[in-house]
Amino acid sequence: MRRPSSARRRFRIPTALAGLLASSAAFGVTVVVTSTADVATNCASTGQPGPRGEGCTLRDAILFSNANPQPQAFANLIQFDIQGPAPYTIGLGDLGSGVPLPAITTGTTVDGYSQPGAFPASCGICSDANILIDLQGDAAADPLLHVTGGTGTLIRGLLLNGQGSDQDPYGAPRSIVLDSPFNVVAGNWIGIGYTGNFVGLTTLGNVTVNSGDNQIGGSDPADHNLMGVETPTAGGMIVVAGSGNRIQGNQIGTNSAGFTLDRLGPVGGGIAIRVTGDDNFIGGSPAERNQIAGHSTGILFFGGGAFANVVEGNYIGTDSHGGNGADPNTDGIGLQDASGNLIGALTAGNRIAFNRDTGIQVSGSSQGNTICCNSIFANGSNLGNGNLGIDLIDQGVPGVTFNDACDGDGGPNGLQNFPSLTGAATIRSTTHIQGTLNSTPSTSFRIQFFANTQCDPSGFGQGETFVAETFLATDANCNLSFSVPVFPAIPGGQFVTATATALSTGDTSEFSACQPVLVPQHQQINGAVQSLDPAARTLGLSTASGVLTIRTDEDTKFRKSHRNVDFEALAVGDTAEVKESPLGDGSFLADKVTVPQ
Ligand SMILES: [Ca+2]
Ligand SMILES: [Ca+2]
Repeated sequence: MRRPSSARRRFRIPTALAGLLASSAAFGVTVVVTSTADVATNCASTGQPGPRGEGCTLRDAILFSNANPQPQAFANLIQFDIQGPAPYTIGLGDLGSGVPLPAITTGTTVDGYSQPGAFPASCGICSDANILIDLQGDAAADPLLHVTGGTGTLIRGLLLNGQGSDQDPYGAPRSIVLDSPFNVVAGNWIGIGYTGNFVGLTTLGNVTVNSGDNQIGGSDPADHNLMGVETPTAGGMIVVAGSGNRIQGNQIGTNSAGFTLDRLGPVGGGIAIRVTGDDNFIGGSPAERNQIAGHSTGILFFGGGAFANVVEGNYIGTDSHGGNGADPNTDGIGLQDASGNLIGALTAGNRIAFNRDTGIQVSGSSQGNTICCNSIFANGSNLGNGNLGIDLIDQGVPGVTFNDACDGDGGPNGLQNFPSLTGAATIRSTTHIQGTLNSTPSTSFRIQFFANTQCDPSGFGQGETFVAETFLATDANCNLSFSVPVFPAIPGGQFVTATATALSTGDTSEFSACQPVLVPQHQQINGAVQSLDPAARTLGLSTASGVLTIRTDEDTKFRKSHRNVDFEALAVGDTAEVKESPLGDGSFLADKVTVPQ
């Protein structure tokens, strides 16, 4: 079953938060947290410190904001001005009052960057924020911050950490749970140590999004969240059960510099982003890219409710520079019983590289997941696991799922057949890729081509650099063939691979086998023109070694009776001298076709 690809939601949360604080300060109430204690004082009802110098606590601030509900998003303002040596740790749960903080029930801005000395990040591919307000709690504090009402709350500039225990290493509280829509979680450090370079039993956390239209992260470096590694009991570092959320610009599973994170003790690395909802948007432009490493699965779409989600422009398995400097994921992306999702876009492919097993795994009842335009390479260092760039898991068995005649088989993504490449030759400034696809009869396909510096050890490709695509339909006998020019040319010695996507279902195949790119030498063959196909600009040339297929293109020169002519001037029966280059599939590309008489 393929879900209809729904129109993209119009997101009502502003993607740029600049100016938002200034505007929100113009209305609502403001309370300044001056104490790290976790008690309620008179400040909860007055918004002011007590007469004998009792400070306002975060608990006070939330209660005071809730008591002054506002119709506007982000309207009430909770700021921080705590004295003494930094960082300022607010102990919650059994480290504080023993009970969780009250839920936030009205549009509030919780601004950790208001603490003197704190500032947000300005580095796009790392996190150089200085965060001084640390919410630290244990299981009794779950969740550390809970938003249940209002027209939008903004949480920024906080370090949120939970404590597990040796008895239950993963029994830590969730950091933030969103149960109402239109919230923004931006510019926080979540589930990572104060210095931004380690995770351990006291630095666990996650964000759980049960509602819709929230934004986690953002395009501005100041809005990027830095996150450690997931605690398996939380289900994911970011759990998205709602619809229409944006997950953008987050750095997950690396240290603040964007490289390998130190793990202290039995700290796992389950799922970085787990999606069970629909119409969520993960990534986008380079500024909106999520960088995801260090987990068992980078992004997992799970279950029938996970449809029409879009994943664009992310780095999955790499360090924040896109290289091999992070602890990679086991699998990059998983689609399990999830249908109609889109992985990659023409101008915003994902880089899915260095993951230990599979780049993208499609399993269970998953159907109609389109995988397009990505850069998938160097996955599968765990040799012997049958690891591929894209793996449709047929009846639980990983590895290449071979094509069946006319593609009547079923399974994840319909076990869509992949193309068969028969030749790839770089001639002059263009690489010509020849091949065929056998699949569902009389059906339109999008065939994409990729250049690779290496062939996967399986012999079946990954897809390092997306270079071209073509749209063609199979005939009634299930076949189509193609000869596709790629400009600029792919250097000789590289390898070409391809995928096929059925336009009617959205199902994308695994990668084809690798085809080496040849750089052939010119030759000359003589013969008689036996047939002409003006539409394809090919001719059949009868020679001593049989009838050869001669292809021509816009660079081919034609001379007949000592005059320059066009293809159309050729005639069956002409005796021709053809200067050509072999394309590798038994056909030839002509530089020049000369008919002396
Ligand atoms: Ca397979
Ligand atoms: Ca098949």
